[in-house]
Amino acid sequence: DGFVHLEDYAPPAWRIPHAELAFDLEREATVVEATLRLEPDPGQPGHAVVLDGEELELLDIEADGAPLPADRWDYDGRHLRIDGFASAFTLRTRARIRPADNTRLEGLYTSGPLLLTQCEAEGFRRITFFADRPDVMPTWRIVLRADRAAFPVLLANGNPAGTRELDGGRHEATWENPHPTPCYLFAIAAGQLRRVTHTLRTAEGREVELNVWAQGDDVVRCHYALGAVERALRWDEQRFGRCYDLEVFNVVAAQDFTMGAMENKGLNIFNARYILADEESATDEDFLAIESVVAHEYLHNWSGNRVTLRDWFQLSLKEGLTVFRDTEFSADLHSRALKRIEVVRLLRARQFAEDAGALAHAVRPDRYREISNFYTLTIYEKGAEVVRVLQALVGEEAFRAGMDRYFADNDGRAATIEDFLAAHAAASGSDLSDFARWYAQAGTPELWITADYDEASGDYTLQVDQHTPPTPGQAHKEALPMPLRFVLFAPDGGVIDAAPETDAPALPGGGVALTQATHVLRWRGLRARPLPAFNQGFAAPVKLRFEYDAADLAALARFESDPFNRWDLLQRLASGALLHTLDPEQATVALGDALGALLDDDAADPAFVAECLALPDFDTLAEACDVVDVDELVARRESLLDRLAEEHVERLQRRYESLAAAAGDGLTAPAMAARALRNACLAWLTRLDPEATLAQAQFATATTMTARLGALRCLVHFEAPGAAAALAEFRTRWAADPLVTDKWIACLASRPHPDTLDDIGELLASSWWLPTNPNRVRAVVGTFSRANPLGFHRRDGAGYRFVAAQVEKLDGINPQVAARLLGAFETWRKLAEPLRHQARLALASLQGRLHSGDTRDLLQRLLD
Ligand code: HT7
Ligand code: ZN
Repeated sequence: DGFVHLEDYAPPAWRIPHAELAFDLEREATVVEATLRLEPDPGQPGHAVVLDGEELELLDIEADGAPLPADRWDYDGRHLRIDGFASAFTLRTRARIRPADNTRLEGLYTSGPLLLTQCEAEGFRRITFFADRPDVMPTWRIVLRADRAAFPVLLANGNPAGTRELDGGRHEATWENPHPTPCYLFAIAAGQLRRVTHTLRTAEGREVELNVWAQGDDVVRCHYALGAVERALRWDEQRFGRCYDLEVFNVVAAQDFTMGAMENKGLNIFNARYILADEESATDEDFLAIESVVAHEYLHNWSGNRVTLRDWFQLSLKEGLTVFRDTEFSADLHSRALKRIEVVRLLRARQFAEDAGALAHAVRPDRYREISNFYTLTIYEKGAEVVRVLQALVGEEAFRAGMDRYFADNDGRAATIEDFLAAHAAASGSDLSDFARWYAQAGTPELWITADYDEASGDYTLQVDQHTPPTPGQAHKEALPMPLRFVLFAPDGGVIDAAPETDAPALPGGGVALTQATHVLRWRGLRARPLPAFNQGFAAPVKLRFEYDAADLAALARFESDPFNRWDLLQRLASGALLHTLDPEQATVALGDALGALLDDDAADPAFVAECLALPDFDTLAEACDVVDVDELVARRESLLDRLAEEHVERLQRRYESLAAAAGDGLTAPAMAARALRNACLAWLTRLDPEATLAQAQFATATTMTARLGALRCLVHFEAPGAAAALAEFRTRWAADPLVTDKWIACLASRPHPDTLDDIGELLASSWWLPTNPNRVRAVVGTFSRANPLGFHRRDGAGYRFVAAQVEKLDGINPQVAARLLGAFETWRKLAEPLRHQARLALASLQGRLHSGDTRDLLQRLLD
């Protein structure tokens, strides 16, 4: 059926304890010599050696120093099969590969003048013959040979182990990686790279050289990333007791990169957008994203590399855990509440939709056709939420002990989610067998909470019912253990301290653990009906249903001390007003009052106020609808924004002006917060009066990219006078910088108007269109399909047809990028007619026209 099944896992019949690779690097044709020590697993005798190998030109094959006769091996273009060995031997192959032709960016490829690799998940088989699976973990010796002038810098995994000059202007560098490492973490980078560097001593006393490398003048924009590496390294020492384990940590910035970054052992390779930054060219959001991605990749050194995966079904074991760790890093370094808001926005806008749509899957799927299609929000973000739930259930102290145990028990091993849970169960003394359901069950759990207050006795009960909707292939769901945090407020806003009577166990950090489908919490003798607030800090990744009216939510937003919840209550008011789940007028008035009070409150963190002004986005609102009427939803949202902006025009002007000084340069928290709120105010003010010159003035006088881009967005999106001139100026000034060029392109592609498709047509006909560059493709097609509901969901279906046509074209260039674009259709079945029909037609038009496994798998899942 084309699927790989979790239940079919079998350990490798042959192990590879040590691998030596020698590369003769050239752009057009590189020759790779691989010398592999192969040892049979004594528990599984009698198997042929079967190695993966794709698009390799096999030049030589030898075993134990002698050529291997042709009747002992067979290569069918996917697998190299070698027969007749029953005991350990050394295999040597030489193969030719063609990096310059590799537009898939999997394996060894060229990015401008650089040679780079991307091996996760299954790219190593495009470099040499190998058992390309994560539970084969040799130690490595890597020799790189290349022309010195074209490739003066030769980097690979591990520690440097010597260099020498060769004849003909060539040179050689050797690297040794002493840690058992699967081949998906293999990497090389070669070319004219320059670095910023810093040497430090780890808590264990090891001297480590940190280097961040980029091409040419880009190196001056690597300092922030270098600082982020050091911050991540220190944080992992302090928070998780994990030290770095090699003599060097190299990071390389690449302009052509399919995803965000890659945690190769000792040699992380990054999409340049997550490395290069200065205030002139990068926004505050970019800086925070860089820090968080740098930390994510660094933190993988323990959660992923030292402890790796048994098989790809366990992907969330490294990705969910590492997202959990990187969000903790960001929360510890900056604002915990703002980080939580950022994460929950992403969950609600994207992960909840994924978990309810055609592509829904469990955090640990039990089958896949193409593993590249499982680098999803569910594996990453929901996976991280599941780890957070575990921490809440066992308590922070036991969780840390469980992490120590997990790392200690599994160091140097290829682990499973069971190993992770076993370590936590042992350290906390908890039975985590029910908890394992979080990994097996798709769908976002819902908590339906109903209240009953008996005036006579003062008894108050909350009944909590848990329910997870069916998802493709999973009709029936079991209850999931999770924390329920709550606070009861008296009518005057005072907190009611009394603990409830309940069968739900109390939790270490407050609240109770929900362990069954239904629980009842009972308070006795309350003097008045209380107002409950739930899920402080979004402790459980659920949808919470409770019958609030607008006045309740407004009161709670004043009473609640948890900042995440204060933000969330305003989001609820806004969604209620927009989706008519609350009385729209009452909700709008209550929201307007709350936002007015926030705008008046100069003591409130301006970054928090900016978050409150950012109403739920289109995706979040659509996710909450059973049937999505795009135009109606967008229209309601626009008119709510218009009304609120009108109501608060003076306040917005006051805050915009009063924050001017604070919003100057610098990456301090107050300056960033001031810029965030100023940009939010500017957007509301420009909406009210696009003719006003405020945005033009901000654009003209901006000293940071945050201010400049904030102004450009207002001008372009509200079609203000000066938009074309600003766009032209921006375009010219940054023409040589691909990352900044992506910014104006994304700004154009997200202009909320059906006509934007015409602008995109012009872009595609221009020299700005670079279909082999994933960042550019995402800026144009990704932004249009994911951040422009009025464009993508045009009633005539032209938006869908455009994206489908691009998917078909890009499939022949970079299938992983093409497949990701198809994800924009994941909720097509919820669209109101005629859009649903149009979306189906666009998808159906692709049938029989796609060639890669990546896009074919996604298309089939979308249409099944
Ligand atoms: N672990 C990395 C995953 C990744 C990747 C996967 C498929 C194709 C290309 C890729 N580049 C990077 C990224 C991370 O989560 O750290
Ligand atoms: Zn990762």
